[in-house]
Amino acid sequence: ALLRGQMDTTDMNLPSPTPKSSDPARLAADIVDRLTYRIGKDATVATPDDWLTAAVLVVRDRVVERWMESTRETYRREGKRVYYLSMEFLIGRLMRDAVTNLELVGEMQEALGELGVELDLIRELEPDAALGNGGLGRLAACFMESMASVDIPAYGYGIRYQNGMFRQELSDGWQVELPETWLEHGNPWEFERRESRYEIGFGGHIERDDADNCTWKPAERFWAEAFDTPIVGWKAKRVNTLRLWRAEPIDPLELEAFNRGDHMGALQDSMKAEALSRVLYPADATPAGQALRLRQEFFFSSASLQDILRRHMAQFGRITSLPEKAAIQLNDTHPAVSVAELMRLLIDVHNLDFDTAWDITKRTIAYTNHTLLPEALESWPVPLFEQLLPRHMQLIYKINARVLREARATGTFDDAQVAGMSLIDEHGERRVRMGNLAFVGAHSINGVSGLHTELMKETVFKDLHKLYPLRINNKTNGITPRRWLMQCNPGLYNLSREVTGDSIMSDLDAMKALDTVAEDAAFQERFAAIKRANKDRLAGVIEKRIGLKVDPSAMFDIQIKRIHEYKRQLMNIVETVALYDQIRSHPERAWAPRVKLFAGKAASSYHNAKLIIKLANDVARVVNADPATRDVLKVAFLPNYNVSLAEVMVPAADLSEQISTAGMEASGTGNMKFALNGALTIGTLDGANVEMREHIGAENIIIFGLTAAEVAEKRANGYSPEEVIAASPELSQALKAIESGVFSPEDRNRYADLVAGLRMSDWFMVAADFDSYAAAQRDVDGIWAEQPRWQAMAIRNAARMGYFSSDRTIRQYGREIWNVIN
Ligand code: 4GP
Repeated sequence: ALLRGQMDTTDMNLPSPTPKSSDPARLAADIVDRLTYRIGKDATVATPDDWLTAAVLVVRDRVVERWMESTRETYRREGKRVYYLSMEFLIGRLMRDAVTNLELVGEMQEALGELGVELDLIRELEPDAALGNGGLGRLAACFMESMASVDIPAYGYGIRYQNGMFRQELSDGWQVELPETWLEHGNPWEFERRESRYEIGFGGHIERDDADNCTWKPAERFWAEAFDTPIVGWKAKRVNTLRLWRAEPIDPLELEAFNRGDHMGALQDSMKAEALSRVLYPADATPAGQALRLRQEFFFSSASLQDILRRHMAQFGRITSLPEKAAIQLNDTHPAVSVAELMRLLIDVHNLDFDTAWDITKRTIAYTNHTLLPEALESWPVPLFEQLLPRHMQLIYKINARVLREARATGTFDDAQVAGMSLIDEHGERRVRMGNLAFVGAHSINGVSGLHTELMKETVFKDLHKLYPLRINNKTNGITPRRWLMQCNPGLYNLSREVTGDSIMSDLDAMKALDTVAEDAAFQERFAAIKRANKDRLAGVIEKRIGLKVDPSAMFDIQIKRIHEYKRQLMNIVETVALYDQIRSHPERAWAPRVKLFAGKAASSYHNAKLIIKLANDVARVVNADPATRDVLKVAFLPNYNVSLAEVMVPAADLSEQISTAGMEASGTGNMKFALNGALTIGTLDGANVEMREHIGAENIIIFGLTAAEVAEKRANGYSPEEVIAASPELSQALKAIESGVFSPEDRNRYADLVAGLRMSDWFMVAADFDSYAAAQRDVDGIWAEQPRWQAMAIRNAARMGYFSSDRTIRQYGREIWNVIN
């Protein structure tokens, strides 16, 4: 035969590919080889980008060997695979990740050095793969790396957006959004799989045969084509696949229309296809409210499920064993339509009856919830859903009937409760509730921190939890220590290993050993010197990006994350204004010198968030120009926050701001990155801060403010921010200054509405928490003044973050949800 089946090559005598050497001289020769034969350039004319591409290709070859071994081994073991469906993967750069996990850093440095190229320089040219908005997308990236590191066979499935997260520029302090073009120079990491493509339909109608079997006849059809990126685990133990889909037209050109002279019309399908995988919705925790968004969600869900079922049938040949061989994790509700699509594929394509299909679906699918914000609970108007996905709508009605029957049968729910559990929201315009669909179609629903999981049970899923009490469980988030310690902070990593031994990257708990040297003066000195070097580097970046000089011996106080009212950057800025005021009034006091740093993007339609960015910049302008506070206070907003910038800011932080309104931040993961890198946290009892306090010890973290229960109580019983403001002279002063235009003399009313919002309703409890926050900041100053104490606390933070490794999180998923580890 000309072609053989995929897996029966074992008995053939194929020549094997030459194993790739990691000897630096060999690596150097290979790099020149790629430059010559793949890129077609001579070394004398190669640009830095060419060198980067050549180097990536050489690293990729080493990855591919392990990748194929991993895949073969999974087939051999006939084991279960994990499928992580996520609309977002916020990966960042891959070069350093791959090189460190292959343990080739020294070798690559030497090889490139021989060619007169610096690894550190070309690495900086790699664009960030920014296929995500914030925490949810970055978590998916950490999970991909951890699944490979703890040896779980897994595929990530998502969309290959041509334009990822927008690039943020500042124009006179205002956020400006520009398209991001990460694919401009191609993407040497990925493999295009032209043969792996699936048909994706929209619209149309349903045909029913005599036996009542339904077939969906979509009106529009596209291809989903696969692009694979290998994801290397620690020490290359395993390499997994991130498979991203690009939409392609089935008929790239309607020749008939073109020949008629309708040139644009002839390209219509191409344009519609392109739109599907064109751009990441820049909405963090807010519904995009667009038909295109629902189309994107179905596009990648359907392609992924078709691929999963194809692989399953090819290897196991029996659809009913799916739950034993595949675990599908839905990353939030974005892929929730998968519940209906899997039902459709099982019933209409694989000819199962509804009950069997429903059983298989529930045993295969699990769902993670990442936020309780009401505006983030996705729902789609029924008419839109029906028009785009008529067969799915039909199945959703059928699922709904069954769930509501089960609810009524218990006899414990009243009509209002049953209506709350329904997959259809009947208030006003009828809508499909994607959270409820994900919940009923999953055997496991998990929150991302202990507090968040409890709140899920008490609020959004209260009644569904009563109906299915065994489904909700907690999996506290984590971060990969490879990227967020070893790679971003090699100084601290190397110093730690002198005390902890070499195991910390596979066992972050071993960082505990640092506790024994927390009070050791000599160790503290070396620990502080590393922090200082990281701060020097960040100071350089600040000067380069915004032209501001900052003193690296000052406390670096950092808040970096998406800009959102619940994250309370505004409270931080107001406190900065109050501090500024205090310093001016009492210049004689020994103020702890601070550099207040902010970075983060605002959703393009989020007016207040954008105004908060402008306020940070307005305050910075005034404060930084004031000779009276010059030596003790500087404020900066760094534009275009992304993974790469985080990798520079996190290791340089002294103080980490985790100050969300209690009950609103599901977990946070930036909080974990900072603490692991030896920053102290000032924060509320929210999200994973609660568990961080347990692990780090209450004496090593600065906690302030209302608890989640107190926030709920205040909201329920009415709260008067005006009274609180009147009782706090510092807050009153600061708000007056902001609303009267002290920081915006050219537009004195700029912040009037923003401040009026605090005075009138203050949903996010900025005023309620202000005094407690300001007092906590003065406690921070006190600790800073006692450097040995500060250093001891910082070391204990780094020492005690072992629990927050994403390896631990992934092992819990593996044991308790996916059943892939014992
Ligand atoms: C985020 C949550 O806001 C954050 O607390 C959490 O740490 C992260 O998910 C990962 O679980 N949610 C989003 C989102 O990014 O878009 O909903």
